[in-house]
Amino acid sequence: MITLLDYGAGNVRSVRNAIRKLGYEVQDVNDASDIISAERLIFPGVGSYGSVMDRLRRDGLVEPLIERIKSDKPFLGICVALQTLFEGSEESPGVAGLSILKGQVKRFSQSDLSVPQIGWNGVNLHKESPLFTGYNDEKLYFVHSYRTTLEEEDSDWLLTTTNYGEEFVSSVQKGNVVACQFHPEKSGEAGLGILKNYLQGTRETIQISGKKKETRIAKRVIACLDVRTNDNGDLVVTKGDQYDVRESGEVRNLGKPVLLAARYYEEGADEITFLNITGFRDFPMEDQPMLEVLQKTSEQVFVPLTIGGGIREFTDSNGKEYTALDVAAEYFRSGADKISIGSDACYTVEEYLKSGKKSGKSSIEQISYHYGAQAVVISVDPRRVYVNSPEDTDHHVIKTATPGPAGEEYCWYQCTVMGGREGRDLDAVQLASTCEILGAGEILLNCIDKDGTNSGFDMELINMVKAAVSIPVIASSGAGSAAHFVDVFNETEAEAALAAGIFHRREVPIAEVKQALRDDGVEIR
Ligand code: 1PR
Repeated sequence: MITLLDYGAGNVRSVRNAIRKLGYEVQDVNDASDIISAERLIFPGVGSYGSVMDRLRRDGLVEPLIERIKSDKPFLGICVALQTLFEGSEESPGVAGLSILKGQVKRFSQSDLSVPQIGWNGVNLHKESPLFTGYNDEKLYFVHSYRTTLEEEDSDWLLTTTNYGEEFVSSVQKGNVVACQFHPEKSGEAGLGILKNYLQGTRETIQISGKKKETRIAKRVIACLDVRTNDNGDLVVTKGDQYDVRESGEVRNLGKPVLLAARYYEEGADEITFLNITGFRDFPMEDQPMLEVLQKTSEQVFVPLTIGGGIREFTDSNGKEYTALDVAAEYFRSGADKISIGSDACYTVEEYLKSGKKSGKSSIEQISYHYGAQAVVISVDPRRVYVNSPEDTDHHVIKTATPGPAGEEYCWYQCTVMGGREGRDLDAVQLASTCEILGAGEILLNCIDKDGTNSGFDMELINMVKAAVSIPVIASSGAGSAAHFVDVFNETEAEAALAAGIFHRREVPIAEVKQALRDDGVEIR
């Protein structure tokens, strides 16, 4: 029996599912005495440092946690839970941590790297530990903007370090107390193996090699599932050509969402994204099938899940009001790690550009504040608008290598809402850079002109947007071969590349994409 400290923030479902998948039962901490009496305790850190510590304090759990850790009872802390072991964090100035370890948690400071660190990175083992037995050479999933280092007097806690611009502490262990910055429950088979080592109390340790190598974050390969209800009322994975998902009048049906997601997990996808493409007109809280898709997927898929579509405030037919935060909370509870905002991000940015100030009320700001920037992805749906010269528009313009139909040499990228149905007076650079200011943690950069064409990614668009933001960018739309992935990682600084059609139609397996990247020397998982 494993005891889980679920304080109601973010996606704890995945940890629960991972424990069950490994054959253990889970019970929740109901009061402070459970913290002390639990046989094995897991503390999955979700949310900002301040929000986690506030919850612990409000529920009277700070002292019991300190007592448990000091008495060396089995404890596993994940992500922010590792950070709470320290005295405080730059993320939430003035908020005291558990102060088991000396020092402050700091933000990544390297200017040339995207923050948050989102993705799969390695670990260097500094002492023998049963936790990593069988898995010390594997890449694990990290998602964080703040990192820890140890003071000299706590150096006996050091278990692993990882490099992301700088070297930081990716796990600590002393006796039965372990905490890691990566998410074992989101790190595929390797993560499940590490979790199993903790749950079963593995004793066998591995020899550590004296040589430490700098770890490198991997480029991510993401499978995307556009989901909607077809004319028969079935929820299907569909796929558009330049966003048109109908063929001979019918919505294309490329399979069942949960089955397809499970297949991509098995085939090695680093992440799965679901886009509820009619979310702009259906309301997700009433769209139970979509929530069910997430719940079922998270029982069998142990890599990060993103969900988009319909994240905005809404009043239902009974006059009940929901905030965008309510909608996102439902998605997180159902198993999502990140939510993606499309149309509502455009409206928010238009407001911001008009008023010149943050409202504090937008979906981006609210979800980022409560769940952290890393949980907020902005899905951009731009379309090329050709012009003869930069003076012909106020928007961010590039000179393009693929001129327009009338030989126009310049273009800008117009943002659209409602799945490309309506163009706005807003360009992709304005949208992405403003969303970063408002608290978004990642950009999912689609391209309507390229979608479904199999002609390769739009490098000009990706380079233009990537240069304007310091958060990770996912290149999307147009992948037609493994070579296109190699190209996008060679010709742009995108952190991840996403495809849909070629995976759904089994034209190019994920393994082939990974092999091509490996052969080209691109770091992958
Ligand atoms: O506006 O917040 O409700 O979100 C709606 C979401 O649904 C947005 O993220 C938007 O991108 C998406 N969406 C809406 N309509 C469509 C459509 O196709 N008709 N899909 C749509 C967008 C684009 C990609 C696609 C890549 C890769 N899909 O996600 O998967 O282009 O495709 P490819 O590899 O086959 O070229 P809101």
